[in-house]
Amino acid sequence: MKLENPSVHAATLEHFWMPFTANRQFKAAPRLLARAEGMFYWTPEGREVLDGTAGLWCVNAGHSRKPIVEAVQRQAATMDYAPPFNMGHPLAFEAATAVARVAPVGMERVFFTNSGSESADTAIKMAMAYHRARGEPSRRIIIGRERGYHGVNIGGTTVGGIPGNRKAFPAMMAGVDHIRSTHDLARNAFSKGQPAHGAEFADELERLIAFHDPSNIAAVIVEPMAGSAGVLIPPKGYLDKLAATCRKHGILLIFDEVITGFGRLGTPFAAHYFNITPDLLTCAKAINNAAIPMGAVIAKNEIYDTITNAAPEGAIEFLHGYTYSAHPMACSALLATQKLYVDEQLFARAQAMAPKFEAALHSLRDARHVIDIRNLGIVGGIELEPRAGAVGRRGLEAHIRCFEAGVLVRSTGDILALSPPLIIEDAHIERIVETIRTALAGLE
Ligand code: PXG
Repeated sequence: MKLENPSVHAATLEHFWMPFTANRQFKAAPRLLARAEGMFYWTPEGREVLDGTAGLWCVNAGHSRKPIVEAVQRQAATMDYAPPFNMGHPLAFEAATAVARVAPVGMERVFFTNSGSESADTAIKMAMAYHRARGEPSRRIIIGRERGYHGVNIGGTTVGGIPGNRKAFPAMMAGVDHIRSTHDLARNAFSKGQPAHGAEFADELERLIAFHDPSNIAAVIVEPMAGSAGVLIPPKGYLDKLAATCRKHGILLIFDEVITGFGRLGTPFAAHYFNITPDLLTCAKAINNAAIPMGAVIAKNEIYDTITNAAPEGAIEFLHGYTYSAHPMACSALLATQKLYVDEQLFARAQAMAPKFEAALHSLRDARHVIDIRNLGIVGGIELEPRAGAVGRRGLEAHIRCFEAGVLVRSTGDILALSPPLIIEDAHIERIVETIRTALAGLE
């Protein structure tokens, strides 16, 4: 056999099957990024692009930060890899301690994964393992929410609530149900912060619990603030109701904080922001400023203790883990990132900038096509009126126009999502907002 594939010639865009991308359209008119620093990207041609999305909700401390770069370089040269099963390396324990230090009180056990998707599926397995360890193995149903996003693995896809993401993969995991989403444009359009209406959407959980019977339900999983589906902010009182209902029926509450984790709302986690302690909390992305793939599930101590103590002495207690759980380079990036968050007080900075961000964003209320603006912490969503017969086109075109004008914003359907790095300054906010205003004015 010829070793080199004869049908593969010069470098081209064709070989990379791009994730969540309109491959044909993209490859016809690629948008490439080649370098990044602080608040900015640069294209291969050297054109500057202001990052309004922190990459993909993940580079909270800004790009290519020196302490993180140096920590990873040092670790790469010291020890590239160490096996995580029945073996350990010091950085893994230090990294877990660093995460526990910012986690809600009583949630101090940290399981490392490599992504938000893996964190979601890990949390689902933990919930089932916990009930089994407690002697209630029938508790296996997981309840998600419409428009929820929990990544792309089998558990996360099934509990997720974005119809397009599920359509081609029905019934992958048995025993899943969904409560309705909290989106309610008619009552809540242009709310600043948490909308006033919709706490009662949580009441549907009681109906589903009665329908399935509590003895069959393991957990409820929600994003405290839904990001991917277009920045859906929980109405006032809604999450408290969900949490109370879960507690009443012995059902675990899983917060998916892949986006809200590590300062996005001005607090370490949304759990702190909303003053609700879930049972399991999934995170990834900003855990190490996205420098190396990494995620984690943070568990209540009681969950770790219950699962661990149910196994015979000497036995592996939780039969789950990844080759790259607590990868040394990911841990080195984590430690440097968490130190940077503290040294630069970035969570407090996000809190301080949030009112300015809110005011600037809502100044787009009269911009062309805008039918809603919503915000929380350093997150913004701008919903556009869909073009008749072409849902999502206007959002995508706005994203492309902004990119061409030097600002990166995310579009999800006809909603523009903003989540800039927490080092953002006033002038950056102004540039993002004015670029969007101009882009929308020129859009059909
Ligand atoms: N949960 C949540 C809440 C997320 O936002 C994941 C899980 C999955 O993480 P990984 O690391 O496996 O991708 C995410 C990821 C968007 C967008 O358009 C957001 C994500 C992924 C892709 C697109 O906002 N978040």
